[in-house]
Amino acid sequence: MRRIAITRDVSPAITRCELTHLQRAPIDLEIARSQHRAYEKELERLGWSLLRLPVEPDLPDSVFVEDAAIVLDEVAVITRPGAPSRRPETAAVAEALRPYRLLLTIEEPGTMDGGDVLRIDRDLYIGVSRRTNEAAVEQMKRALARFGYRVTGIEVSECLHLKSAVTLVDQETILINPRWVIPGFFQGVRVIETDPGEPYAANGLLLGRRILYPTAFPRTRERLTGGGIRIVDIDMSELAKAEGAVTCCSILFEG
Ligand code: CIR
Repeated sequence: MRRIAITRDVSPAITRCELTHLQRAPIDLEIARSQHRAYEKELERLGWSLLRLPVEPDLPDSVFVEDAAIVLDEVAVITRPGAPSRRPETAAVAEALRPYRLLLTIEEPGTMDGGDVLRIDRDLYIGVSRRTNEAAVEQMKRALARFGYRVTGIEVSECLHLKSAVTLVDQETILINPRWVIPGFFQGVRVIETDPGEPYAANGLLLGRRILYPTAFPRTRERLTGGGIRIVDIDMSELAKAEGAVTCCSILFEG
């Protein structure tokens, strides 16, 4: 079994990316690509084999592969992204996953972005957001019950995805922006809250016993290290202009 990370290089069309909460700001493709390359190198350094998909010149948000699939130990679910411009992104991700997992798919009228799915052990919390609807949550419940997953929908209105508001930072700790999602919703976990001045700081990528974490949030970083969380720093400032964070640039699984 290898630890595999699916990634895809930044599209030259990223300047036309979807934006929901941010104003459009110029994105420098070269800087975005070098930050993305640094992200891939950190994954490799920490023991992940890269499965790099070919660049998609006409799909602006295709670097954010997380939104195209949820990979569990037993099965993978290919999503139906909420933004129509992003639906063609799933085809290449499905082909990449086919050798490793049985594939299920979210069907119309369901829509779901992977960024809305937070897995904590056998619990899957799914943000019901602008991108993910109740129909998709119902499909996930029906499809995954036989594998022993509990699926719970949670309203997300103040931010793009559930994982903009909360991520797992070690096996028993969540990092959460309590203004966007109620911490009490998650039972049996330790909670670290983001600094009130850093609303976008709740997204960290758990890689074994440490997290890859953006350099943009020094005050939340202090809270994390104070709570014993080990951090690998990464500058993702250019991709952040496209409303991307650290979880969205990879799909991680063993295969
Ligand atoms: C979008 O709006 O779909 C992209 N510009 C950003 C997606 C980021 N994905 C994620 O956080 N999982």
